[in-house]
Amino acid sequence: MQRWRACGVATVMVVAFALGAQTVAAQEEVTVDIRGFLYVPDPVTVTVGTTVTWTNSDFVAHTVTADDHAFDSDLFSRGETYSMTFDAPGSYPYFCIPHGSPGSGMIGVVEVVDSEAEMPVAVPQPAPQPAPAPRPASIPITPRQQVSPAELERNKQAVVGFYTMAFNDKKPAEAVAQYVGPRYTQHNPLAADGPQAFIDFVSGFATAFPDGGVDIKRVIAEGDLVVTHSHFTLNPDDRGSAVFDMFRIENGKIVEHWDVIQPIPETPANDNTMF
Ligand SMILES: [Cu+2]
Repeated sequence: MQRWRACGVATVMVVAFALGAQTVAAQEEVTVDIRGFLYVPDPVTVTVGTTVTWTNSDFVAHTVTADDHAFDSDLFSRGETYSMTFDAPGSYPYFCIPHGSPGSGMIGVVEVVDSEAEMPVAVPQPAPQPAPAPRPASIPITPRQQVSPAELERNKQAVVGFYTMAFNDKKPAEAVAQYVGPRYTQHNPLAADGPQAFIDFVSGFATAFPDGGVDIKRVIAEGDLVVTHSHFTLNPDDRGSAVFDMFRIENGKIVEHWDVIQPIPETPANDNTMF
């Protein structure tokens, strides 16, 4: 039975491609990514019998919980997945317990239809073809503003105070009030822009990982920039991640952030640690 069904789907897909038809072939598996406190894509429309698999790509744990609690993943962490097979047509709204509630906050919906004919038509978008940027002849070294040693030291203390209060003392709102300026320009592609998004993100982190935190190993400052090299862990047993954060300081307040995050592997190729 299963074999025949699989063959039928394969045939449909081949025919669809051969005719150049813009129909969406029936899929037996659909994936949804969870990143930046969003379910991507959303909504998803699938046919009856489809298994939807959610993968958590965020630094914090999330849930996939039906509004009526007909299904519930429980908290699952970065890199983990949750799957649910939808056997009846209908609309299945869901939310994340720490970061949403039915209809608001972090929410999504799975629409389950009887047949492919009811699937929304996918219109292929032509891929944009940006002109390749000319490679610079030399590495641009922007002269940064002259800052006194005392001010560099104050900037470093502000950054260390900010991250320690937010991630270790679990007081992100207080940390933002004390250390962040009128804006917080965010360059981490998984995080939304602005001070409130930072507060929401760290609040979620603190709820999901009460024993998680940051151990700042070294701090470098030049001009209006401060860079930290840190060990982030989710709990005492977590190997954690090695993180470079860079902040820009304006009038003594943090106004901009970049970061690079590398999970610490189980079997490193050297014994030097990542710090
Ligand atoms: Cu969540």
